[in-house]
Amino acid sequence: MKINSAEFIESIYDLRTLPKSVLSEFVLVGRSNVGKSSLINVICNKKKLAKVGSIPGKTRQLNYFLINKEFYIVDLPGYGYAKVPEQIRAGWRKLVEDYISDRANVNMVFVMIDARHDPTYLDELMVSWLEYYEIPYAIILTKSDKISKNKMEKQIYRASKIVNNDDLCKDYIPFSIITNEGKDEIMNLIDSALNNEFSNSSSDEDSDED
Ligand SMILES: Nc1nc2c(ncn2[C@@H]2O[C@H](COP(=O)(O)OP(=O)(O)O)[C@@H](O)[C@H]2O)c(=O)[nH]1
Ligand SMILES: [Mg+2]
Repeated sequence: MKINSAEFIESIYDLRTLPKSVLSEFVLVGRSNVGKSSLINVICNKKKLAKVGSIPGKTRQLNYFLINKEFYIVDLPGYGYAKVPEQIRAGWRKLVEDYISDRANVNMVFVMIDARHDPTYLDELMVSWLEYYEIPYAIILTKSDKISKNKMEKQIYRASKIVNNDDLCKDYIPFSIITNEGKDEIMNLIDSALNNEFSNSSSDEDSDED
């Protein structure tokens, strides 16, 4: 897939004001600082489309980016750090779970995990929500330039431990904004998802309902 246009559309603070479009949404989730904004800029070939390195845990909005006038990339608020007060964390949970569970436009979620670290409880919680609501997702292991191939193998294995439904987890993709590793894989995944290649999955038991 070639990116012909990429533009920031809006920030959403209240789910009642989500865009009324029917376009597919590809959603980025992960803790603050994992590299969500950086991934958007690399995918879109624009250095400053998304703000990199904003104050961790302070982003409370969903940011909408329109790509090729065909689909959205949605940057969800980061999980924040442990020191974030429980009240704010509860607000984050409600916002993210409400969005994930209600938004029919969500095509696929990219669960982003810093490859240097093991998945956290919040990554695990995120994956369990996605599986509960049967939303396809992929795990992106970010900052792959900072670790060896060997260590990456181990981290992919560790990430696979939080996955319970292999049909929903479409891929594990090491990614780096320095080497561009993983960029093509992510684009191909988006392409496949837009072409509905995942809609008739192997479990076709309820596809003949009438
Ligand atoms: N070495 C390296 N640094 C990265 C990579 N991706 C992001 N970073 C850095 O990590 C920091 C946080 O990135 P950002 O995109 O703002 O994370 P966000 O909070 O998830 O949106 C920034 O200083 C980035 O330059 C990567 O692939 N490799
Ligand atoms: Mg960001």
